[in-house]
Amino acid sequence: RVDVVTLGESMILFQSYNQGALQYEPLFTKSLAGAESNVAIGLARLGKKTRWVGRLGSDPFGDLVLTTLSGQGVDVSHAVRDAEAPTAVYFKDFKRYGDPAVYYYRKGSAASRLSPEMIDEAWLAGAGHLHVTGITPALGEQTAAATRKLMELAREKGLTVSFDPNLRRKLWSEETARKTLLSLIPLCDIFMPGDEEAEFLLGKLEIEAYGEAFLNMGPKLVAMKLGAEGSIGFTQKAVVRAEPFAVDRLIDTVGAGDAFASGLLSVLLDHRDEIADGLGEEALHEALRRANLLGSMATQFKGDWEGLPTLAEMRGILDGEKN
Ligand code: KDG
Repeated sequence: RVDVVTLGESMILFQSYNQGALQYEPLFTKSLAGAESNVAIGLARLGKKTRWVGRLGSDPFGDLVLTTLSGQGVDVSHAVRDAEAPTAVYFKDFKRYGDPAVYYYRKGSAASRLSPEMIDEAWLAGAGHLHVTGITPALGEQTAAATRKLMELAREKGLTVSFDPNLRRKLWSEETARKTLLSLIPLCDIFMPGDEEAEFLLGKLEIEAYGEAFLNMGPKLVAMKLGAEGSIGFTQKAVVRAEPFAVDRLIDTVGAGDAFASGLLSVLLDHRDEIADGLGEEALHEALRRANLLGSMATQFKGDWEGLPTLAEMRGILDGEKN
């Protein structure tokens, strides 16, 4: 049994050792990144069984992706190696203020060569849930078609599906991004945009109006990230706001959305049967609180996922909050 399957591009991330300027910094650390594998790791740490599927080069960086993920307890037995195209890399440039800048070296990567014919039913075997993001469709027309096909297949097979738009403006044009992301929303049960992504997709609306509009497109649950304001969730039965957790030392915002997705799904997966009819207030609030906690934790560590808690650590923090 597998709780969650994710599909996406995992890359090797280089960050300057001293968080200095990318141009001059001579020392770099090397680690794993990739929105979907971040979610797989986050959920594995919280005790869920996860499988990551993706394409990697037949190179040492591809080996590193696999050993890191399997070391974190993620099933990588369906990962595919490409003999001709490389594993992608990317660099983070830390800024004194605001989000780090990101520089991708991923055109022509093994993952970008994913096409619908490569989608394999076996990827979903034994699984209850599929999580995808808007990054895979941003890599090209074929990867977009492949994402769509896997979402459709998952639904046919009775899996629930979550979709994080993860808008990456560097990867595609505004017009294609908007059209493609909007077209994928009806194929998910759980949609988790940020407030800026909601505005990108639908224009400026009141927060509550976004919830209603996205629910009308088909998802049964919409969880919106509101940054420093926490988050808000919408179902047919409830609209719930959840307060943010304090961020004591802001280090790296990249990966916070994936951490949010991990926290959210870790609760929602225990309520899979209730999602279709509209999850109630209590479970929705618990999911959002966990999501907020994990999001805040991810920002306090260098790297996308290294700061994510185990189940015991997370319970300790949440219990401490109640006292
Ligand atoms: O959400 C974090 C991701 O942005 C990062 O891990 C790299 O997957 C990545 C991407 O495509 O930006």
